[in-house]
Amino acid sequence: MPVFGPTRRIYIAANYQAAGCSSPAHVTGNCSCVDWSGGGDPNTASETCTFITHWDSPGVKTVTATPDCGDSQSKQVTIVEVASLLPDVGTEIDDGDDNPDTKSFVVCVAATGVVTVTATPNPSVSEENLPACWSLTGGNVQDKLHTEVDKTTAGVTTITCTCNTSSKTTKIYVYEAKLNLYAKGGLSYIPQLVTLGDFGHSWWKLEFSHPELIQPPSLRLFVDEDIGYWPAEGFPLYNPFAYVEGLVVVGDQGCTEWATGEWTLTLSELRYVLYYSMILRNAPGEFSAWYHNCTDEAVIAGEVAGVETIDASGNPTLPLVLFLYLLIH
Ligand SMILES: [Ca+2]
Repeated sequence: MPVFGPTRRIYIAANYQAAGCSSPAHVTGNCSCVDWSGGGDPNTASETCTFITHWDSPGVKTVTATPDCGDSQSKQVTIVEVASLLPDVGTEIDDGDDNPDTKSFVVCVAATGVVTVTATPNPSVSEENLPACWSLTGGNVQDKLHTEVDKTTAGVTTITCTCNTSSKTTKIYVYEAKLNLYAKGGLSYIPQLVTLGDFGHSWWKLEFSHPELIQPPSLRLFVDEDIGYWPAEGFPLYNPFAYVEGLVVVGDQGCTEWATGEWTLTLSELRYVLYYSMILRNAPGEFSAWYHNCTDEAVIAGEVAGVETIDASGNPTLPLVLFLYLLIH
C-alpha cells in the first residue's frame, strides 16, 4: 500500500514545519512500521507513522517513507524563500541598518513612468505555485511577484515580500532635487562706481524632497535654505579691490531676487553642491568685490552641479551679469 499519493511537489514556505495529519509528510494506511529519510532538522519519526521535520534552507527536498508492507514512496517538497525584491531602475543607497533584507533605492522624479519592483522566489517557482503564505504588499501590486511605484510624484513607498520567516523590504524613494540660482542686479555695472550704489547680490538654494537621506546629517542645514557668500564685516565700500574676511550666510540673504534660474539635479549633483557649500562655509577665504565675490561663488556652486551659466573666470563677476543671464535663459 502506498504511504503517499503519486509523487508530486508541494510548495512550502522556508522554515515550514511539516507536522500533523494535514502535513505533506504524513502517512496513512495500515502499515505500522515506517522508515523515513530525507527530512531536515529536527528529523523525528514517531511510532505513529507521522514524520515531523522542517527545513531552514530553501530548495527541493525529497522525503521517502518505507513501510513494512509495501514499496517506498517519495514526495518532493519545495521550500521557498524570498530571494530578492529589486526595482528595475534606481540607485541603491546605504540604509544604515546593516540588514541585508532591507534595502533602499532612490529614483529621480520623472514626467511619466513607473518603477517596477520584482520579487524573486528561491528556488524558482511559477506564480501559481507560490505558497499560500507568500505575500507582496506596497505600491500598486500587479501580481504576487510584481508591484509598481509612480515615478511622477516625489515620495517614499515601502514594499515588503514575505514567505513565512523569509522576508525582504525595499523602500523606493522617488526624489526631486533642484538648484536655484538667484541674482539681484546692482545699480553699478562699473566696479569702480560700486561705491556710488548697490553692488547687488547672487546666491543659491538647494531643494530636496527627502533631506532625511542626506549623509552626514550636518549637510542638511544647507537644504531648502538660501546660501550666499558675503564680506564678513560689511561691504568694503571704500575699495572694491580690497580683500576682506569672507562669510557664508545660510538663510535669509536680506535681498529680493530680480531673476531666478532653476535646474533639476541628480542626487550625486545635489551632494556635490552640499559638500561645496559646507567646505566654503568652513573655509570661506577672503571676499573681494573685484576678485572673489558672491556671484563668483554662486556661479561655482552651479558649476559643481554641472550647471553652466555665465563665465566667472574673469574679473569682476557681477551680480548684474548673472541677473541678465537668468533673465534671458
Ligand atoms: Ca539594510
